[in-house]
Amino acid sequence: MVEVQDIDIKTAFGEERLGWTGYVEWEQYPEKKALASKVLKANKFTPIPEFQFVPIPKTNPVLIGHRWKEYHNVLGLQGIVDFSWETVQREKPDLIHLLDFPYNGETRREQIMEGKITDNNVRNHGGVPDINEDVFELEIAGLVNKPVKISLKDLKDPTKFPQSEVTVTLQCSGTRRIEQINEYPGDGDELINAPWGEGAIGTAVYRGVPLKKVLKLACGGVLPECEHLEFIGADTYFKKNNVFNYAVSAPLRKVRASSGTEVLLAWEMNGKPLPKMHGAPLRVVVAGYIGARSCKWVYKINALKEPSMGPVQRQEYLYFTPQIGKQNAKYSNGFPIGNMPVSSAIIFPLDKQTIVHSGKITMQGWAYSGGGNWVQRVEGRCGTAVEEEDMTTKYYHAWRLWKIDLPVDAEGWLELCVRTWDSSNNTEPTFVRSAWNWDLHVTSSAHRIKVYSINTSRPATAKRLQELEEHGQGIHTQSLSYPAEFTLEPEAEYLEQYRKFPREPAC
Ligand SMILES: Nc1nc2c(c(=O)[nH]1)N[C@H]1C(S)=C(S)[C@@H](COP(=O)(O)O)O[C@H]1N2
Ligand SMILES: [Mo]
Repeated sequence: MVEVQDIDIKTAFGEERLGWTGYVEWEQYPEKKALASKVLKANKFTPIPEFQFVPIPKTNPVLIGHRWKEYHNVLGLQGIVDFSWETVQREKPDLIHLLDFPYNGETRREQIMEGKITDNNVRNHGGVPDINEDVFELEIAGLVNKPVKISLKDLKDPTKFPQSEVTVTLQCSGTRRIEQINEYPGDGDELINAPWGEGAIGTAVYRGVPLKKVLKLACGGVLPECEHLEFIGADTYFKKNNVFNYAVSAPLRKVRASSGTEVLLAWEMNGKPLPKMHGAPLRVVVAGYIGARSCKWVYKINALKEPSMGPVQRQEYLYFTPQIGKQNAKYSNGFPIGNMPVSSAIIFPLDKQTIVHSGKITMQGWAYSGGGNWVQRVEGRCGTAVEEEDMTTKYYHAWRLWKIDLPVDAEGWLELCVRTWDSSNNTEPTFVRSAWNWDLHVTSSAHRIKVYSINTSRPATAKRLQELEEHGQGIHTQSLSYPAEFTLEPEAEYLEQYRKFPREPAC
């Protein structure tokens, strides 16, 4: 028996391949995994943050990943933590940093609406590996006719493998989770470390080769028993004192769909080399599925009979029905989430914003549906439809950005809401609770925000704004709830109105 104090951390969990910095192989070495588990069990780590009784901080980074840093640290992998944050600074400095490590960053609202293509939000479960693409190779094993190792150079050679370009929205299934957290907390194990708002989504044009073609051309096809393809990423992933490489899977029928273009091995994003944060040198892009299946830094693919046994596939990204909560949740009574359902979000105006307008409020946002469905109709507040020309181009696997001018008569607080229909006539549940689930995934209910309306097309409103301004109580200088320091109406005006329209009946 090896005692924890006898383990030489520096060598026990080191890197083994030249040019593959930050990559530790775990899946091939059960003894090494067991050793790491021993070390983890012998240590105490910072507790996970509390969200039911303590609000989420308003700092940036919002949360600090003490616990995950410590996991890496006790295994001598501090270098991965440092490199990950350096990469954030270099590639993604202006995201909303939700968690500094493992890095989770949300696209800023202005960037979301800037154009249909963004390469922004990032969701990681571990550190960022730094792999030199000249030495990188992809291994394909398991239920294939011929197991192979393919260099990136060969994979990128169009005479060897036909390439495809696909416009895809990758949405983390945790998008808009903050609405569930705020109203009804759920699993606080690790999911809640990503309290996503509306920006855990992005759309890009990915270039690569369909996995289907690689399996056929390089491996001579899969064996008849093969039903799932497992993707293993070079990052190190921790769960309940155990250590893994990130692993997920997609069904073979998904890999074969649409001539193979729904599951791509990609090295290019928006015409540029894939950033390290997004999985360079090579990532999987599974169109229409939740982001989690699109494995970054993929270095190994296994053809399997059953879905991956990796915890990300088997124990996370589960959708629990309303009959299931903390006291009865099991891995086997949640549904593994594949296709994203239809959902949408209001990006502008902001929640709790005070809006001065002259009878119309402009609302903008995104709408998306997975599974090859496209957005067919977007309704604002709920009932007024967005005009077709106010929505961006349709794609099978990407969002549509939309914009609508809503006629608004109300003064004061009102609720704005958006609801989307997709091409299969699916629509969004009405309230957060209708879609609440213990794992806090897929917050797909009609998105609602509250805004305070000030309608200057009303003469009285325009006049009051001016008076408030003169008293230094303009909307940007005083809170709404601060009482006006002056009388609201001269007595003469009041009496005139009073006598014109008496308050009581005459008889
Ligand atoms: N290897 C690896 N792949 C990964 C992850 C990860 O932590 N490790 N995170 C997944 C999750 S949960 C999401 S939502 C997407 C996010 O992709 P992006 O960072 O390019 O936006 O990557 C997925 N692929
Ligand atoms: Mo995700």
